[in-house]
Amino acid sequence: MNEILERLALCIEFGKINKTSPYPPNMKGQDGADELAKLALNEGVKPDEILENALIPAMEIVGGKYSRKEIYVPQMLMSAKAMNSALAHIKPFFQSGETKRKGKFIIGTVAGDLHDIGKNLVAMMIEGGGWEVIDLGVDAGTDKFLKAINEHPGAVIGLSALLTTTMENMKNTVSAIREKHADLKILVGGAPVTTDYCKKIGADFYSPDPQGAVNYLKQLVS
Ligand code: B1M
Repeated sequence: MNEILERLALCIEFGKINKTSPYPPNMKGQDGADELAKLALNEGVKPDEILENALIPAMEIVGGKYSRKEIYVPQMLMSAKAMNSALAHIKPFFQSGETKRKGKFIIGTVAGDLHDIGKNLVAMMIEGGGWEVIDLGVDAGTDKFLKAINEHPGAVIGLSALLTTTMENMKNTVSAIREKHADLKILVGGAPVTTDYCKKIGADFYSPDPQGAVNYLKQLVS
């Protein structure tokens, strides 16, 4: 692999955002994801290659470590921040249509629920996996989901809930989406959600963590 991409992948894996970022201490003073993504583009590396050969594999490593509890939320957030700083250089190419995304993914935390840390991690990992993410934020009611679905036909839908009380709203939103868009794929997650609950409310897939969500989307387009 190109040496710049190898270094970029390490920055994502260990959460090195840019040169001035003090984290992680053993990479202090070195170029970060920001500088290296810019350098790779300047050296003529294609945005697709940066995504496919550095960002995605590095985020897969991060997701795997998180699933195995080898790292925790703070490290994952630093990796996600580093990834975002690299993505900022690549995004214009996706937006201009020069580089194709794998698909669209609409995600939101369900009505009445203000927890967004887990939802943001899932959104960032999926974006790092090459998907365009439409983030509806927190307290996203059924109408908000239906409006986004009309604006982005064919998108995969993701709902997050952290409260046992708002799981009921997850069920209502899934039912309303199913009524109008029987063919859409719906992914659910959040601490109180389970595979049984996913089946019960008629969603397609439950993932306990971001990497499972990325893998699910990956197999939808493979
Ligand atoms: Co709240 N809160 N909270 N809270 N809060 C919990 C969830 C709670 C378990 C704490 C407790 O009592 N032990 C409890 C829920 C109890 C229950 O329902 N059974 C609770 C409560 C009760 C409340 C309030 C009602 C408290 C009050 O006001 N009396 C209130 C509700 C507000 C509301 O939403 N309407 C409230 C408020 C808050 C804060 C605003 C203070 C803050 C949220 C800040 C924010 O998100 N911006 C907060 C926090 C931080 C927590 C805890 C401490 C941490 C949640 C978190 O971010 N975890 C939480 C206790 C705990 O979990 N230890 C708690 C880290 C995050 C990475 O994990 O979100 O599970 P998580 O996401 C995971 C997976 O679930 C999965 O991937 C993520 C990464 O692994 N995942 C998905 C998540 N969404 C997914 C979607 C997918 C796939 C996977 O596909 C679409």
